[in-house]
Amino acid sequence: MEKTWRWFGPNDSITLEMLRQIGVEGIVTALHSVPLGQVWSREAIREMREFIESRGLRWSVVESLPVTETIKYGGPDRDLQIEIYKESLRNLGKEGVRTVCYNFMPILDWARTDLEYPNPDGTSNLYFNNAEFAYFDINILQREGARNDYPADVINRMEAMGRLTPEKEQQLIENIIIKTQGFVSGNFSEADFDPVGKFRDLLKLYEGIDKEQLRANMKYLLEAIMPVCDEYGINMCVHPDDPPKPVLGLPRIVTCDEDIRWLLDAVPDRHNGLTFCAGSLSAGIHNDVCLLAEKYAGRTHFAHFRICQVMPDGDFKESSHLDPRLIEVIRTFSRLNPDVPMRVDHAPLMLGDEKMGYNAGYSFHGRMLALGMISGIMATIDTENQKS
Ligand code: DNO
Repeated sequence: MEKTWRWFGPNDSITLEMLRQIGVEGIVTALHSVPLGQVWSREAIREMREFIESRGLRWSVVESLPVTETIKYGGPDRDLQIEIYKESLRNLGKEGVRTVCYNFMPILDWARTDLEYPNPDGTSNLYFNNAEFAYFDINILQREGARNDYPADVINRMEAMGRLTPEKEQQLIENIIIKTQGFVSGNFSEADFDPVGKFRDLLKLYEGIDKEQLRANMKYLLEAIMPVCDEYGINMCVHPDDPPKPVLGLPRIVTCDEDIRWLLDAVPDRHNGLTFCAGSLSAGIHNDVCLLAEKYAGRTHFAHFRICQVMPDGDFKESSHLDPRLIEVIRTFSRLNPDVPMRVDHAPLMLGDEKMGYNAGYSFHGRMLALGMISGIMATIDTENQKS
């Protein structure tokens, strides 16, 4: 498997020179400076590619080429946006960048309530607390009918929290809307002065959009872009929803075995594939990641190796990259899809990472340790395979 690393461009304080020293082979990045919904020009793509290549690496995967909301909810300008998307894909294809990760999550990409949940060893991890998330939805966003979307035990836990201080409420807003979203080229940025108001406005766009409609809109996009992907050999790989369940009253459609089967069958083209994010999938107890890897490794074009531990109350946190389930997943990939690009993420903050201002989930020391662990697992499996 190709060892890749998500790098955020020339302004990333983790440089390509550093990455070469730790065994990274391929780069995962995006044109973060191009505003959402605009064409990625061939020149800008070439410049990025050459920058990476001049440092002895290759641009292996685009993460992400963002899908604008209008495509997801089926707004009046969706065909225009799809044309723009196709143009960006063509330009990527012409420059030889042929693996494109994207997601189809309405409004919010991945979600966490705590970005520095302390571990006993002094490191910290990302964490999702259902009661705090419900608090955000019901008391901060004040979404109509939100209360009905949570089971009684979550509501009880939320009520036991009482009223949070303004500082803690602000922290939740930052964690859920800003810090996890700002860097993924999505709808929000650090510069938003009223992120909650903006969120409410975006929610209105999804009134009446249920799971079936969202699926239809995803199929519409895939059918429109597949001819371009076929022509240029571009592998599209959708990232699973994180967490893999509906959130904030919004449908989510890449959450489980049945969803994955649906999306692969709905547009049966080999360029319509999956980002196998073991972490996102394992955040739902309904998913058996080892089984899913076995089923879908062959339709995977990109792998994210991390894994979550779900607590009895349904909260979850990132688990060790040495988790036996992850080892099993890697074993499956080395058998069924040995050339797939893989990367780690959502590693702990450690050894001073917390002071560096890295994007949430993208620490240096934590990810380096995780990559070291995964590299060891991969090397061991390869050696075993050669012997047998
Ligand atoms: C989180 C990431 C996601 C992913 C997008 C792909 O850390 O894995 O934000 O990049 O969902 O579109």
